[in-house]
Amino acid sequence: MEEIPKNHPRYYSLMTRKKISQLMEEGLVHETGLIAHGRGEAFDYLIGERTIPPAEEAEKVAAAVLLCAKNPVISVNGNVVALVAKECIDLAESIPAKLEVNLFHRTNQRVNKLVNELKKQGAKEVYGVKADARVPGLNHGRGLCDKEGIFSADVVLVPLEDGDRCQALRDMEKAVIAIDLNPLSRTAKTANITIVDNVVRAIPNIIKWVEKLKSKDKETLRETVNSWDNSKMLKDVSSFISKRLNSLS
Ligand code: PTJ
Repeated sequence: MEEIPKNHPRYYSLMTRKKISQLMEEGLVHETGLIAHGRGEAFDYLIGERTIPPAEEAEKVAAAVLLCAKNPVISVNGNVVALVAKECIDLAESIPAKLEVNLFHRTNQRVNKLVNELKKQGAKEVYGVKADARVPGLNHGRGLCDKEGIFSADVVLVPLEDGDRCQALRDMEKAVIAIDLNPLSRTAKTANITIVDNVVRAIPNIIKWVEKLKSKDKETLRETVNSWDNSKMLKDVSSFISKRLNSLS
């Protein structure tokens, strides 16, 4: 693969593409993961490729929810491992939370490759291999989960979700935190807390908030959580994007 010059104005974006396509060649990322990434890039462009204020607030509330949880689980797929494996491991350690691999395009080979990659980068335990349970009503690969992981979780963080699992997890009365650059997606509308930000910024920001909020008592954290209005935040994001587009055109 040819080198990308460091002074290229879109160096970071091109390097990210290179990384994700390399991991596709190695069989960790599914080929449609590249399409999902492209859609994400387009929405990221609309928000200015930075964390906008409603996302920062959602990241803070997400940290509070995770700190109040009894059995929080971070669900990861191919794209997430390609982009933020180390950051997810650090987040899981600081909460603490479990890490679980759940794949839409599930094969045992891909699950094992992703678990091995997470372990290589420092994860002590990764759920998702046993797949001894199923999210009710989800007949595709991402419905498979571990009894001790997602199945019994009270809070699930789902970066880069594919849509219907979010509703199914809510039907199981779990709290769902989604990271999705598309504020119009079904996932964005269904999650309890939607973070409209790129995972590469969102996960480090949640870590930052976990560290800041760790010392607070549960009562204070619950107040932060209870004051959250996800629909209002989604309206704020849409209004941010339309104002930005008007100012640019
Ligand atoms: O690894 P697998 O087999 O589980 O497959 C994973 C993919 C990504 C292929 C699967 O989950 C999928 O098809 O996802 P979708 O339905 O394309 O949804 C991906 C959503 O994530 C879209 O709304 C994108 O805008 C958003 N997205 C893409 N990249 C990012 C992102 N959101 C945040 N950060 C990103 N980097």
